[in-house]
Order: sequence, then C-alpha cells, then structure tokens
Amino acid sequence: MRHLLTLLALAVPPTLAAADTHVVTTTNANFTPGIVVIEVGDTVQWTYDPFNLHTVTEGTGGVLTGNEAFHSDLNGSIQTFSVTFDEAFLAAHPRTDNRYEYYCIPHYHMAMWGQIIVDIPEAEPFCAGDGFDGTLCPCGNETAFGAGEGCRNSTGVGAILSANGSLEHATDDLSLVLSQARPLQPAVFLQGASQLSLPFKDGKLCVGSPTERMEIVFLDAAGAGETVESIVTNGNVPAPGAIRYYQAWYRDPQVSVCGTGSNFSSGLVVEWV
Ligand SMILES: [Cu+2]
Repeated sequence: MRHLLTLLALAVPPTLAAADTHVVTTTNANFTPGIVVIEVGDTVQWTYDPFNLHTVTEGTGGVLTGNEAFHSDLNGSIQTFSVTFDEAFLAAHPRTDNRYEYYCIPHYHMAMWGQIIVDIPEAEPFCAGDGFDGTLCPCGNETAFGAGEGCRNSTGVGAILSANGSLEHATDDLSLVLSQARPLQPAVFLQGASQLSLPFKDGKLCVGSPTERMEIVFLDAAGAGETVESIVTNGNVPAPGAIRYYQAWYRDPQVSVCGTGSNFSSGLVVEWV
C-alpha cells in the first residue's frame, strides 16, 4: 500500500503553478492596485468599502451596455466580488491583449478605473532568415528584415513557423504551424533542446542537440501544414519549465534557391508551463 501511495504521489505534476487570488480594494474611490497582471486561472477579488457604494463594471464607457464581461455592486450586502480568469472566461469574453478595463459607475467621473491584464505565455520566434541574429543565409537568400521568415525559398519568400494552442505541458494542445513553404511537398517538424543558427541546405538550422523528429506533414497547395500529434509525447518534453526549440525542414526540389533541394522555416522557442 505504501508503495502504491508513493507512485501516486509521483504521478502528480510537481511544478504546476497554483492559481492565485489577487485582492483589489475600493477605499477612497480608488481601485488599489489599479493595474493587476495575472496568469490564466487566477482569480481577482474586489472588496467593499464600508463608507461608499461602488461597482466593478467591465468596460470603459461609464454606462452599462449589457455586454460587460463582469459587473457587480459592492456594498454591505455584497462585500466581495470575484472573477476567475480561466480559459473558459477568456474564450467567452475575448479582449484585445487579454486586457480587461473596468470602472465604478458612481465614481467614473472621478477616474475610478482599473485594469486586469492576463499574461499568457506565447511561443517566441527566433533564428529568422533576415541576418539579424548574425548568421546569413547560405547563398544570399536572406528575407526581408523583421518579416520573421526563414531563408528565401523557390516561391520568393521564406517559411514561417508559428503555433496554436497553449504552452501548458499538462494540456498538451500545442500544434506547430508551417506557412509559406513550398506547396505540395513534405515537411518534417523538428525539436531541439538547444538552439543553433547555422547555414545548412538552403536555410539555417536553428535546433540543436539533442534533437527529435516530431512529425512529417504533407503541405497543402499554399505551402502550409500543421502538426496533429502530441508535441509533449513526440518531443519527450519532460515537465513544465523545459525550454525547447522548434523548426520545420521542407523539400524545395529542382528549382531551390541554393540548389540543395530543401530549406528551413524560422524557429520558435517554447518555455513549457
Ligand atoms: Cu465607486
């Protein structure tokens, strides 16, 4: 029995961030702190002011529209009001940059305003084919500065790697998206545990050892494709906190810019949470 309990304890992910509760007070007709930066799953709790009636009303206009993501009075009967900014809430009430502005209706004219910013970790691009990182493309086939593309391929642009889904190791819903590669050709998605920027084939190799071949995807008529298999499983990503580098290697036959027949996308770095 003791042995079983030990195994169960090991099965629990050890470093999952616990959801926090952030308290905002309303005394002196101020939301304090006025700006709160939180993580997905955290809760914000507003507390009442025994000397004043306030509201916590999402939006910026000063009057109710019915489209508020949240709205509550705060008074002697409603002494706290809480909102949990989880994935379902964010999906139901999308806001630009995941920033939720709000105000108090009676004290709107006194600038009793606040903001909740939900900071969502994202995959970050690196190793573009514009030469900015100090490594040029193999045959002068750099792409436009700041375009985030890999080295130029036979279509006249460079391929871009991006991602869909979350960086949550436990959720494991991340997919890698390749675009602007050569249409109707196969691509292999690669993972590295270290980063590189080395001229290789028609492009730059961005992922270093130990590397994993993740999945082969046949690209569509636009030169795009997306992984469907588990990144965590195929990449043997050990746990939250692991940093991994991703890139796609695709065929660009016969007319490739440098003549090697294949090229690489830009890279993407993921810090798993
Ligand atoms: Cu108020």
